[in-house]
Amino acid sequence: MRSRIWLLVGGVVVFGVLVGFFVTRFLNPVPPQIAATTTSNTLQGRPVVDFNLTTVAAVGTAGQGNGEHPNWVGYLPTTYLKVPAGSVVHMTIDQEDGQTGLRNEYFGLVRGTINDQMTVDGKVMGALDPSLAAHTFTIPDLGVSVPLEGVADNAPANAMIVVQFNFVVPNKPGLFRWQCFVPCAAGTLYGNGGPMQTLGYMAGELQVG
Ligand SMILES: [Cu+2]
Repeated sequence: MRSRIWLLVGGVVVFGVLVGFFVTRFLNPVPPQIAATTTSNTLQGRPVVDFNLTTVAAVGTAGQGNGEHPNWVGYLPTTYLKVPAGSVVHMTIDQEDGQTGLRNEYFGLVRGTINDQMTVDGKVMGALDPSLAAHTFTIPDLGVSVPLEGVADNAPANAMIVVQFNFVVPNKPGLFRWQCFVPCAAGTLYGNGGPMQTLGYMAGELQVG
């Protein structure tokens, strides 16, 4: 009788540990963030930090999610970004994916960056033909949105378009959701499933502070 009680207690403990593990690790994972690289530059009196991301049509097995979705579109190395409060983020995105086109043409505008500008392969631009977009880099709560030009279908393999822009982050710490607004998840309903709905691929978090 006594050993049965201990068996029951042991079973309850093991069950509790498994539930706890499920809740903390599976339902609320804490993926690795990448921190911006500090520089000695300043802009508008603020320190400049660098980020370099790459957008790819398929993240592969070395990408996010421990290789769970190698064929999903995504930003590499991750979409979990950390920057110091009050800094200017100098973002460089190596855009390797093809042209999908925007459903909402408004996102063809460059918004919320310094001078509402970006450079595309070194050329200063304030907007992009919406049909040429592969992705956007958009932080709604900061009013930042940049369309990323896709490489042409007939471009050579490994072609990429380098998009650069600067934006100011708040002086106070905070957590800001960001995402792509091109419905770029090929093979899902209206292009908005899978990687468009999953943090780490076409959506992420910018931690300020
Ligand atoms: Cu996208």
